Amino acid sequence: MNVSAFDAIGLSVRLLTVDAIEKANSGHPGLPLGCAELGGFIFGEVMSHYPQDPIWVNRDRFILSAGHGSMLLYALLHLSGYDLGLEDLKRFRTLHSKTPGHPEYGAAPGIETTTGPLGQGFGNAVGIAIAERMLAAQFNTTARSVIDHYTYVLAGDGDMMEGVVYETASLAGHLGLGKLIVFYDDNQLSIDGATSLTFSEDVMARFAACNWQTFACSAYDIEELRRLVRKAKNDSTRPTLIKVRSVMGKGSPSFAGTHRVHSGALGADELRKMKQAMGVSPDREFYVAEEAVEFFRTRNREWKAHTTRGVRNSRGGRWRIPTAWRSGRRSSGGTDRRTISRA
Ligand SMILES: Cc1ncc(C[n+]2csc(CCOP(=O)(O)OP(=O)(O)O)c2C)c(N)n1
Repeated sequence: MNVSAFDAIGLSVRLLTVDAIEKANSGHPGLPLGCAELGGFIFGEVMSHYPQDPIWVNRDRFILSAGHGSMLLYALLHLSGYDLGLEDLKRFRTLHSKTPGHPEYGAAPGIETTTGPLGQGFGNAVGIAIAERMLAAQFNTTARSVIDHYTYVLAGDGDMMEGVVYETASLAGHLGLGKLIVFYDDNQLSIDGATSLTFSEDVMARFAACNWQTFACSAYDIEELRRLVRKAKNDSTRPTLIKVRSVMGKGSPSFAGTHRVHSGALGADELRKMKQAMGVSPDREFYVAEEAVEFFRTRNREWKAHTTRGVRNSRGGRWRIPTAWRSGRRSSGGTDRRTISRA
């Protein structure tokens, strides 16, 4: 993935975020603005997923534990080709829309679990990583690995402050869930000010004590992120925490790096300034850079060609999602042996 594609995705995520929040007159711009490129990296390069088949069994999972930053997820789902249109983004935070204030499972394709209560997404992600391991043990054979995927998480300081994160991180470390990779957005700010007002523990040491690999880098150093994800995968016996230092609200000329940008619409004046600084007409709303769309179009085309010939044949065989799962009745009768074959 080239640098200009990251820039185009970052620009699009930022502008979709602030326009949606402005229209709704509520929401949390800080995290999506700060993690826009990181999100593009995860969706565009790291994850094995195919937006046209969002419930493909062996997809990698992405969990936005910091659910208040939901516009990051919605913008990425839209840009990468999931069935979530601009009209849906324009209905952000309205009743019965596909884009509620915090991600809700079932509201839109690509939302793997409901998040919002801080720490809950992290806990669910540990459960999802355990499920991957259990399914792999049940269905993989020496000839074929039909289940072999990663669970990625983006969590913030607020998540790290929650007890449930400690408890589930402990279990994940104990079980050695090597396919669980958590990005910790360490932007040093929270809802009411600097995290140093209330939170000074050594998060990395805590996770290391729980048998996790721990790494740190800038949220904007894609080369280093790439290297660390590779390192994370090289150790299949431990889950990984990658602490990324970001600037909350990056791109907002007046509020970047301040807790003011954690939540709330930024205001018409700020939006004009921001768009001008980014070289986009202040009159444009819900701007999407063509290069970002083109990048994902090409990525999805190539991915499909690759998996049809490659992954599905060599790793997945004739794996099909049981009809009962497709219709949402996952818990009704267990697996459908007619459609899942170990052959
Ligand atoms: C369990 C729980 N308590 C309180 C909240 C309300 N809340 C939403 S966001 C937030 C602060 C999160 O801070 P941080 O993770 O640093 O997010 P950032 O400011 O970086 O966006 C709080 C307290 C919540 N969502 N869940």
